[in-house]
Amino acid sequence: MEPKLTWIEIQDHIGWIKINREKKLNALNRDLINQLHQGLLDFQNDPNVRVIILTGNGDKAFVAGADIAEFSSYTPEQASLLTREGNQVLFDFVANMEKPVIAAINGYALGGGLELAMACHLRIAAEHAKMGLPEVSLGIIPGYGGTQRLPALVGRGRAMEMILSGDMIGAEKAYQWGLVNRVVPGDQLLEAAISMAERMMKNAPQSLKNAIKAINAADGTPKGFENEGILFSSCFGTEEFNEGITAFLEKRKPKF
Ligand code: DAK
Repeated sequence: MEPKLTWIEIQDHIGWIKINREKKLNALNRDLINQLHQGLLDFQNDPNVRVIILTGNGDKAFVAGADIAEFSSYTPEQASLLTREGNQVLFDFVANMEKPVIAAINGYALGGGLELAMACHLRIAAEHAKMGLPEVSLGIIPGYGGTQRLPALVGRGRAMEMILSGDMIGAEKAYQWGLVNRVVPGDQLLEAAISMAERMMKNAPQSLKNAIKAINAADGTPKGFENEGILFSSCFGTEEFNEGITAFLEKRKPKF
């Protein structure tokens, strides 16, 4: 395994993961995917971590895609196995994390890099960031959830345009289209991510976990509503529920 492709630290209940492969524009190879998985898993299990911020080292790239040199020789069988594995250990794993994961997009987020950002629960982009799914220019299509998550965020028409053209869009358009939650000047990106994390950290952790689960299951069918009902009811009678309600009635801030 290549050493230290990620920089991991906990500060004030925020779990930081910085992708540290700057010379290759933080392109995702298998070692990096596995190291990201391990970092996320550790944060999932650490009660001291309340929110996670994922970003890339440097100001050029969040992640410029899957490592093209690495996947260039895959057969259809290998690709099928690796797409399942990649989704399991990283892309779906991020989406199903029980704590909010914020992508701080510090530059290019392309291909697998944009798919990773889209798997996160929230996205903040630096003004200079560029996003796109250029897979069709390489003779493939997005393989880590891009054809599913992009239309859910921006709508089918815009997703078709982005995926079929393979063109990049800038941060401002990404914001207008709903692909990112905020755009800020590059030197304020991490600060903005911290302040978004703080707005979530004041809330009940179990509620955040159940809300993420319910939103992830939203498919507009009765099943989604039924699922919300189950997760909603399971909040009642918990310690956090008692604290939240009592604090309101006592006119004080809750302590979760
Ligand atoms: N993979 C590997 N190396 C990359 C890379 C990538 N995606 N992106 C950049 N690099 C490397 C460059 O090769 C270069 O390395 P050296 O030559 O210095 O050794 C270094 O990073 C700096 O890049 P550039 O010299 O190109 O920098 P520029 O400023 O000129 O250009 C750029 C920046 C972002 C426009 C350009 O680097 C670029 O077009 N990069 C490629 C973008 C891209 O097409 N990304 C891949 C999208 S396809 C799969 C599942 C999913 C996927 C694949 C397989 N399976 C499960 C099998 C996903 C595929 C994708 O993500």
